Order: sequence, then structure tokens, then C-alpha cells
Amino acid sequence: MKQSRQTYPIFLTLLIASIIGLGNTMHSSNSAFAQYYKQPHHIPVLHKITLAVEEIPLLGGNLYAYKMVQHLVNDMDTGNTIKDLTNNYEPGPTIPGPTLIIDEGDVVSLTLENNIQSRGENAMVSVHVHGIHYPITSDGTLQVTNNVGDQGINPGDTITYSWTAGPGTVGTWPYHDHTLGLNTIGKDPNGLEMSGLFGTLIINDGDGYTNALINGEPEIVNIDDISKDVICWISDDAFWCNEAVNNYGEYNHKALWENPTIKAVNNDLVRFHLLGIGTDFTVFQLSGYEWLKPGTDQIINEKEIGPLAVHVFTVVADEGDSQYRDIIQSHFKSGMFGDFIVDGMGVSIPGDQPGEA
Ligand SMILES: [Cu+2]
Repeated sequence: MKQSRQTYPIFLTLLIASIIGLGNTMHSSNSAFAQYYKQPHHIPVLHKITLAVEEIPLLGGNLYAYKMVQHLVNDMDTGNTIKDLTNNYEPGPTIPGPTLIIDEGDVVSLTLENNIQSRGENAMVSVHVHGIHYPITSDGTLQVTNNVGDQGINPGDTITYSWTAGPGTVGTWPYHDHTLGLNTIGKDPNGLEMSGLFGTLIINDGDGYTNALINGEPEIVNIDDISKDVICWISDDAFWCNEAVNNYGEYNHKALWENPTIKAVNNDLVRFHLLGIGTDFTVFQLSGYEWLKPGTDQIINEKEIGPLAVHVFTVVADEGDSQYRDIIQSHFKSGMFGDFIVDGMGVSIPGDQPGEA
């Protein structure tokens, strides 16, 4: 959202906050959704989410993907549904899987369905998540790992996991299958891009702020003012991306697939979430841009990212064309780059889906 973006030098923010209290001064969004979902004094909600695992038919069942079946936002106390977000997601399975965006303090009840049909009974899938709190019974791993039981499901079954975004869980986190993957004991997360079963959980700061480099200065920005979140998983040979566009406090999710053309509108705040997958280290660049090393005021313009490492930064979109890329020679030569174009529309163009040229 471009209207009335406000940023605050950190010293000024602290000064204002100390005088009149952080919550009421800096919130610019007025949609009804934002009032319960994104207010600095966020009231925690219960997300009732159902994901399904489906085969991507293009490759004859060799690839799998998570699909959003339902996302209800419920009142924590009454259980009543406040909002049904289901239609904001892609209707079909995507790689990466649906991006789950919640706030610190929220609770998630995640039900997984297994719709794999081509492998008989032999296709246990699960969701194992990082970063958020959960009981050992919601680990999504096999008994050999968790010592409790196999926490996946065979075709036709469902399983429900319980997550709590307690204090200290703010961040961008991977979720992924831990039972179908190439490693039969489910212990090694590397190589999961071969199955396609991975996705992203974003836990936003309960106060609603993050930091960004604005006109060369570190600033605190309102998460409501971020126009889009771009999520790219960096495998050994491609960027697998999707995005969540902020539509007045509600996110519209779009699958961008492999090495897409990412677009934004001039001056928009764009938050990138990069997650490593596979076995190689990559060195990420976004040509012409600098950003803040997370948690610091240090300005950087490239970042090494290893398997299951996460790197998040926010930039101001600057008119013109630039390129996101992995500058490791062998990766770049194999096509690990794409355009980041800032124009008047800001509508990203998906890359190839699995099985396409
Ligand atoms: Cu993991």
C-alpha cells in the first residue's frame, strides 16, 4: 500500500514511544481486518488451517506439493470464525507451499490431508515446522526421531498439529515434510526440493514493526506498510518463489514458481524472505540494492545462504530493472537469476512450473 507510508528514525521512534506509548501513534491502516489482525495491540487469534498434499500431475506423480484447503481466523476464546481467508490463496498445490502469515501470540491448529493416490498406502507425509512452539506430539517426524510415534499420515488420512507463536518466535521459518522425503528415516532435511514439500511460516512482530533501509538509513517501519512479501526458496539449481501482496491488511497469495519476474511499484516497501534448501551454499545479490543485515544497522549487498538458513530484509522499490541472483558461478550459469522490475503496475510474472520448459 503506497498511501501515507510513514517511517521513523529509530531514535525518534524510541523518543515518541517513551513519551506517549508505542501503540496508538504509528498505525496508519484502517481496514476492519487490520484492526484485529495487525494492530500493535494485536489480539491473538486461532488460525484453523487445513493443508493437503497433492501430486503435481505434470511429472507423473514424481513431485508433490502442499495446497491450501482452508484458512479460518477464529476468536481464541469463543472459537467463532472472524474471517475466512481461504480464497486469498492459490486454489491448487504450489511449490513452495502456501505461505502462512500469523502474528506473535497467535495459535495455529494445522490439519494435514494426504491426497496422494498413485503410491498405494506407501506415501506417508507430514508437516515439520521450525521456529514456532509445539508439543512433541506435533513434531511431524517419525518415531525414530521423536521417540513418541510416527507423526505423518498415509493417503486418505488426516493429522492435526498444534502450534503456538509464543514470545521469541518472530521470524520467517520453514515448514516441510519429514516422512516422505528421500531419506527414509526422515532425519535429513536436505534434498527435500526433490519432493516439493516445503513452505514458509512468517510470524510477524506482535507490535507490528520491522526494520528496513530507507534512503540509506536504518528505519523502523510498520509491517502494515509493506506492500508485498516475496518468498524465495533457493535450491541448488533454481529460485522457487511465491508472494503475498498486502491488500489493505489482507494478504493475496500468488504462486511464482521457478525464477519468476518479480515486480513492485516504485517506492513500495518490499520484504524479501530467502530460504536455503538443497545441499549447496549460495551467495545472493539483488543488483543495485543494499539492505540491513537482520537485527543490526549494518548495510550489506550480498548474503551467503546455506541449506535451511533464512535471510529476511526489506527494501524500498526503486524505479527500473534489477536482477536477483546467486553469484556462485556454477549456479548463475545454470540459470539461477531473475528480474526484479519496478514499474507502474507491480504485477509479478510467474516462472515455469515443474514440467514446463
Ligand atoms: Cu526442518
